[in-house]
Amino acid sequence: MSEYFKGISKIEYEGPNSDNPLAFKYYNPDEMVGNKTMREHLKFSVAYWHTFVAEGVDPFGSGTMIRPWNDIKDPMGKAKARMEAAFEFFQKLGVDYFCFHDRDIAPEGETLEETNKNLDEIAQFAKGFMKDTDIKLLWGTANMFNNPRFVHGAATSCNADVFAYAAAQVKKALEVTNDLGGSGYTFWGGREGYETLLNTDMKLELDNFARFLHMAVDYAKEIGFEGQFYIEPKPKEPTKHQYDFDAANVLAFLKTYDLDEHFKLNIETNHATLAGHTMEHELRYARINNMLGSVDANQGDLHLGWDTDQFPTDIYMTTLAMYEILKSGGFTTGGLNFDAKVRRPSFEPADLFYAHIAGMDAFAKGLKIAYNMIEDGKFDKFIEDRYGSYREGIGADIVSGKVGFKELEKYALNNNSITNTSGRQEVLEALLNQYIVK
Ligand code: XUL
Ligand code: CO
Repeated sequence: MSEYFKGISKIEYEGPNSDNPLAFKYYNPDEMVGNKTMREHLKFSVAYWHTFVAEGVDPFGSGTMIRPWNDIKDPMGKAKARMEAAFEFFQKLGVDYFCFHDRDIAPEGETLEETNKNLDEIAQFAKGFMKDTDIKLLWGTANMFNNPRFVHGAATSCNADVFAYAAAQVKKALEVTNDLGGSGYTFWGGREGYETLLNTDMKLELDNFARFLHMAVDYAKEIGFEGQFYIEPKPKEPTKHQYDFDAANVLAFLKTYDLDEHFKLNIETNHATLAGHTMEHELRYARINNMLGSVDANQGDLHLGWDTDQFPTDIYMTTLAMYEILKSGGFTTGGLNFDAKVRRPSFEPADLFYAHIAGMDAFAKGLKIAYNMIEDGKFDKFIEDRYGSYREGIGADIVSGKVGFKELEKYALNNNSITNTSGRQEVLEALLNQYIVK
């Protein structure tokens, strides 16, 4: 077996003063934060597509990435080389999970049957590595956006033959995910959206999408797949309008079609910002509705209007994200999957390590800061006080449902002294800075 990352050994924790780019500064896997180790809190996962498949193509230029495992011509040989490179990388980096699309790990054949055969063969190959290394599948998914057959979508295509093909593809992807012991299965609606309403039956497309998800839930039950289903919201790109726009929209869709008990959300930073939200907004919305399942960890560039999928290095974001994750009770089936790609000019294999280390350190630091914020309880206390009026008097009556408009009118008519208190945003932002900087 070839060694692809020669000269790079297991990445170790060296602490904040280290100047070794191939060492962790903050991520110390076995360090306890509260009653769990960092490794248990953070559950890092590597995304197969960006790290082992992507070649750095952009709309203006061809690939730049030096990826020796991709140089092999025979498609199955290439798939196996990629898997070897992947497991060497996971082990050296010290992550416990990975995620893939069916087509990332195995090539399409001439027919669906041949494609399925390829996938089975590579999945067995992966299974061997997983057994030897104890590295697990965080979630599997199906790529139903790359092949031209999905030009009008998959489950929301106007073409029933495409719906059928997509069903067959997800059926197989579920079987493979189940066979590999995946703890989840993600639906990201790659082309489940529209370009123009002038040619779109939105009602039929949404109904069909729900039918498709119900079929997936039924089939999972049939094969005994007990992993968590996730929907990953994204508002746009590749389609002009994606149906799974944001957390609130997805929850409304799931509730409308009686699917909410079967799904949780996989929240991605750059998708949140494309929807005009912060990452913490999307996580908060998911958390308070008991829908926070997993996270695609990355960050966008606020000056660019597309999904740049950069490695997450913004400590403010990782802190506030970890705050929501800890407040939700931490990950169960989910984890932090680096759905992130190195920049096109960062083309050396070593950059894959530098980038993941940067992301892991940023989240480790965010975890510790968020943990301290929660332990100290200053933000909680401020919010508790701010809403104190709902714990007594008329506020308590509102919350308990004791009063309606008539009683409230009577109260308001007799109350001529409304006093508000300051929201103290600047004080709180300065307090957050104290936690981050100290
Ligand atoms: C695309 C995206 C996907 C999903 C998996 O923006 O995030 O890679 O995470 O299909
Ligand atoms: Co993603």
